[in-house]
Amino acid sequence: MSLDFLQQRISTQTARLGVIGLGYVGLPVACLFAEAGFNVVGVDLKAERVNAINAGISPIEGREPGLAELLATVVAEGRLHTTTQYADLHDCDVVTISVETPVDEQHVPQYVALRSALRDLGPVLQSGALIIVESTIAPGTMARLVKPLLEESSGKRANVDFYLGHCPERVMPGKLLANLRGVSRVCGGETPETAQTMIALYRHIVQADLDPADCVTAELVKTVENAYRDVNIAFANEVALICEAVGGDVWKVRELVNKSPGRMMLYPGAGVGGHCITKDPWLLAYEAWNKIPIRLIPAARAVNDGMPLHILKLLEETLEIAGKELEETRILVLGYAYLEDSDDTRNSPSEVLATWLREWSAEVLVHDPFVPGYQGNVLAMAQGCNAVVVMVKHTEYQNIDLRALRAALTTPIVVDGRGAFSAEQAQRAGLIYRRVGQG
Ligand code: SAJ
Repeated sequence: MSLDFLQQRISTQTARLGVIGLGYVGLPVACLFAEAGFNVVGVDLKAERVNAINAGISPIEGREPGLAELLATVVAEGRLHTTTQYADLHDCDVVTISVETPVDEQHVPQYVALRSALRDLGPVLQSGALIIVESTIAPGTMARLVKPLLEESSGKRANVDFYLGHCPERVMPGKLLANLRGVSRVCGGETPETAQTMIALYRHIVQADLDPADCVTAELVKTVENAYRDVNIAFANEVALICEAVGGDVWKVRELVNKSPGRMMLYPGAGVGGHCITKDPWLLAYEAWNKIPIRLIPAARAVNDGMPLHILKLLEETLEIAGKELEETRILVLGYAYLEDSDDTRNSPSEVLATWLREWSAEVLVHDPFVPGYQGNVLAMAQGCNAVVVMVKHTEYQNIDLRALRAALTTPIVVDGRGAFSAEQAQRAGLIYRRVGQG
């Protein structure tokens, strides 16, 4: 099938779509294309996930406004069907791939899931089909891995028998549908015509800009935008450490710096979690690692990964003022998710802190209003503790009665890793208060 014919089938919504990987990226995409009028077949290795979706039930945890209802509707209408069988993709004109692309301890991309998807898709790939990788990948992966592997597994030639593109996802947990509809996307095609065909497809579900590009540009844009965020958070964290050393207040400094035109200093904090910002800088650096000196990206990662330990240091110093050693204390850690008002605990900085506290024989309690197993009453949990450490700025914590908290604590210590409170509030409550970035 030529791209003209494919574009015609896309414009009349008679193109049959396949989505490989029904997680928090693939599933909303499948639902939105089904809502737009396409017939969509979703493939996932997890039978329980497939069964849940075919029963009209969303397997995505956390609050995702509109997703459960949309899924139930498109499944009931018969526009979305899911399966564990790649064979069911044999008549798809377009297939998107949204599988995990982690990095290992040595920061090397692990493409096991991507390779497996390409290997299983090849033999059933329909001639003339358009394959779009939505997973975040290191620049150069489309050329070095995806294209050759798909040609090998299908016995077909790219840009002749099938077409290839990369449209990196820009979803954010908690706003999956809103972001998919309202955030611009880069449509990186192996050829300009492929990029235009991708734009015609995504126009059915995206109301924001759809920017044509080649594949390597699309790979770079996604990994750069997250490396950019990581480096800027690291800058804020390093300024926080400097402020502590020279007796400044980074929160005041940040507020005033951002009054200067063209400045937008991010927030310092107790660390950087999640699986986007912690991973994508390494994907960006991977291909160029042995070709040019890459210094800023690893340095920023080291600064951010060092913040939980810095919070530990602040806690030790503050306990010392109260004549306490870590090993004889009970510490309440507030927040286990990696992000405020989220239940996502991937790469949680709190996990790092709790592990170190236990290494130092402190007794550790962890609270989080969103994470099952960590919910409870903060003041009740604080009873008899020697200190509270704020690791996540959940809205609930900003409303804590600090006087009641002080009354519950054996030693009235609060270490604030997120600027959840102000020094004045803490002082009025009679707390011994340390805030990251405040000398
Ligand atoms: N963090 C700071 N200081 C800041 C901002 C964040 O310490 O100023 C910490 C957070 O506490 C968290 C981590 O960094 O532990 C990541 O926070 P994030 O707001 O970047 O949230 P993520 O990890 O969900 O990032 C996603 C990314 N989206 C995609 O990859 C599609 C990122 O590009 C978005 O900018 C971000 O969501 C967003 O803005 O919501």
